Amino acid sequence: MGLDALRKKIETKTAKLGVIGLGYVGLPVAALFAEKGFSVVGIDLKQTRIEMINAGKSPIEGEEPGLEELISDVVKSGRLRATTDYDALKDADVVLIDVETPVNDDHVPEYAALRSALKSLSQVLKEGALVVVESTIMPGTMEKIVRPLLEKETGRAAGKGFLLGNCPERVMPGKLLKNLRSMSRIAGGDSEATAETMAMLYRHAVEADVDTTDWITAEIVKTAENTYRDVQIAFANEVALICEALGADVWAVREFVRKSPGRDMLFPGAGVGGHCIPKDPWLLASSVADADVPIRLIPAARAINSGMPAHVFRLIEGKLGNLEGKKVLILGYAYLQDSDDTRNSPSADLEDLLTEAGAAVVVHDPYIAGFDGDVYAMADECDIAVLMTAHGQYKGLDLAKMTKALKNPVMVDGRNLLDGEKASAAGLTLVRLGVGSA
Ligand code: SAJ
Repeated sequence: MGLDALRKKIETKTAKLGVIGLGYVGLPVAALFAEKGFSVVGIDLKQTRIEMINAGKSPIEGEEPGLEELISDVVKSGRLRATTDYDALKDADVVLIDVETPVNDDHVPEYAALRSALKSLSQVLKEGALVVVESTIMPGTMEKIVRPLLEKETGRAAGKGFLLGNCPERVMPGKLLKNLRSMSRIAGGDSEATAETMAMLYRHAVEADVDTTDWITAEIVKTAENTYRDVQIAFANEVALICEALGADVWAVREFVRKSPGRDMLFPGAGVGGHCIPKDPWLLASSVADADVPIRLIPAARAINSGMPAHVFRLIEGKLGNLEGKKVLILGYAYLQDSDDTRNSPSADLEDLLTEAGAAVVVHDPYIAGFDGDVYAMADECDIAVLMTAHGQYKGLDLAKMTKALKNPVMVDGRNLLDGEKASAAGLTLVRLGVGSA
């Protein structure tokens, strides 16, 4: 199939699409292109996930507005179907790859799922088809891993026997469909012509800019935008530690700093969790591991942010002394407010530290089954409560009831969520992260 024929199919939405990996990125992507009129085949290894999707159900956890209805509609219309069988991709004109790309404990990316998907795809990939990696990858992966593997396995050259590109996803749990529709995308192709062809496809589904470039740029942009956020959060956290030491209030400092143009200081907090921010800085830093580039800021920011649960632990120790035999209530286990997503949760890190110190830990989280009990009953006989996640529900906590339930009327606020005056009126001592005692 030549470039013009492919572009025509994309333009008229008669191109057959394949999506490999039907997780929290691939499934909304598949459903969105099906909604736009494309015929989409989704591939996943998990048969249970395939069965749910083909029954019009969403296997994605948590609240994802509009997703299950969309899946049901496009499955009913026959525009989306899921299977474990790669043979279903033999007619695909475009294949999007959305498999997991985790980093290991040494912060090195692991590409087993990506390599396996590419190998299986190579066995059926149609001549002239377009392959787009959407997963977040370390800069250099397209050139050093994806292209060579596809060329070897297909016996064809990228840009000739098939077209190849990288178009990083920008999803966020809780807003999967919204982000896919409303956030700009960057299409990095093996050539300008391929990048433009990719952009033609994404412009059917994306209401924002779709820019074209090369794939190294696309890989760097995605990892750099999340590294930027991690560094910004680390700065806010370091200022919080300084304010505590100097007896100042970082939340007041932050408001005044933001009055200076271009000083959009982010929020200090009890830690940085999730699937993107803790991982992507390491992908960016690892990309130059073999080069003579001194990487200092990125690891330092990671160390500050991943050290915040230990800082909260010290705030607790500062109030209770030896934690052996004490009981601590953690409020919030999800990494993000008003979400049930616990990936890389700072609360899990704090729980480990407390357990290691011999304390008993009780966890409350309104979004997580098993943790969503009566928070006041859970506070009973606890020596302290610690707010780790800024769930909106905690804004309405009855602080007088908390004071009554707790053995010691003390609460650590790791997210500046609670009202200091209301707390003191209720007889509750509030230890606020980033606020030093004069
Ligand atoms: N956090 C802070 N201080 C802040 C902001 C966040 O401590 O000022 C913490 C949060 O509590 C959380 C973690 O950092 O534990 C991550 O929060 P996040 O708001 O960055 O949410 P994520 O992890 O879902 O980030 C995603 C990213 N999007 C993509 O990778 C496509 C990020 O680039 C977006 O900025 C973010 O969503 C968003 O706000 O949309």
